[in-house]
Amino acid sequence: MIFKDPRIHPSQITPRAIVENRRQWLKTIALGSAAMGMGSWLERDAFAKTTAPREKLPAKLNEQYSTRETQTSYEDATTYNNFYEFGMDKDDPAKFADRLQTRPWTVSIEGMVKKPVTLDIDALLKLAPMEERVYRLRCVEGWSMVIPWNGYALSHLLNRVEPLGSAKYVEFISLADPKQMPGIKRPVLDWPYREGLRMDEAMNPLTLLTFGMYGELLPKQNGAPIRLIVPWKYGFKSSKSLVTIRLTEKQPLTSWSASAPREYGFYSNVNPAVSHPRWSQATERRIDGRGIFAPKIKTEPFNGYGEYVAKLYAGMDLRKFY
Ligand SMILES: Nc1nc2c(c(=O)[nH]1)N[C@H]1C(S)=C(S)[C@@H](COP(=O)(O)O)O[C@H]1N2
Ligand SMILES: [Mo]
Repeated sequence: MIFKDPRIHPSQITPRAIVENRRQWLKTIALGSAAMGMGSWLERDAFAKTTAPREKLPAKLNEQYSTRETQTSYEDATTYNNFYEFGMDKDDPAKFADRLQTRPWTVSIEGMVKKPVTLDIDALLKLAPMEERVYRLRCVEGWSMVIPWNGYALSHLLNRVEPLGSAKYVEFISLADPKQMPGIKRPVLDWPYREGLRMDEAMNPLTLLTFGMYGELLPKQNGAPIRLIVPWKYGFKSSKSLVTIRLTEKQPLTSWSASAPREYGFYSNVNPAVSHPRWSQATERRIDGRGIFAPKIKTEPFNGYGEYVAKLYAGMDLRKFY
């Protein structure tokens, strides 16, 4: 429920007003990022939903890594999405992702490792204790959410395949199946969606191999059955619906860098001091239920996770390595 403005008594709110307010809020967000050139996502259907059944995923809260900030509602987190394989509008993933077949599902972990393996999703779910981590995730478009994610540190999986000393990077490849993903027909990105991290970033305990959110298995529009969450980087580094994890010697070419190298670098650490070439990254709108009254808040370096990750970039010029 997005409308929670305390200045307005609930009796004043008709369902219609709620819908209008919701549309206004989404327009406000959209206008803030109008420079993205995505006019079409102004007209988001407020009630888009998938019909997929919801399944519990028990997890233990990790207090150290969890923020206590107000959480984004389940409804907003599952209807306002970026998942271009299903279309470019914010409501397309919620509308079309039920076509995605998330079982059976395997992930291949390969490349510069001693023990390459292809693991079934059920084996992956059991590989390490499931944690809940309430993370901020900030999109490069200028909005952010606070979501309780369920997963475990990616390092558990990487250690299991025994990386070779020559492995310097990890490449993450998402499913690209035009039969299940209508957005693939459009050449908006170079499919499959490819992302990457430096080995030490991938091994950092904050990097979460993610299977669920809000105590349930991931909804398809949020990247079921397995995705990455890298909370100190812009949201596009948090790849959805992964099928391959490949350790490499050379820095992998990412889909976003390939499409617009000046706009999206390999590192993409959240950095209020470095503007995107077409808009500032100094502030963001938090999607936390305050609707159009949500003030812009200041964006923190490394999205507020500097105490855990700033050391990874000691001595690097983060303007050059954006
Ligand atoms: N495969 C894939 N992963 C993706 C994307 C995508 O289009 N395809 N979009 C990214 C972007 S831009 C963001 S902001 C986050 C959004 O995650 P959410 O919809 O779960 O909030 O997913 C990221 N992961
Ligand atoms: Mo994003």
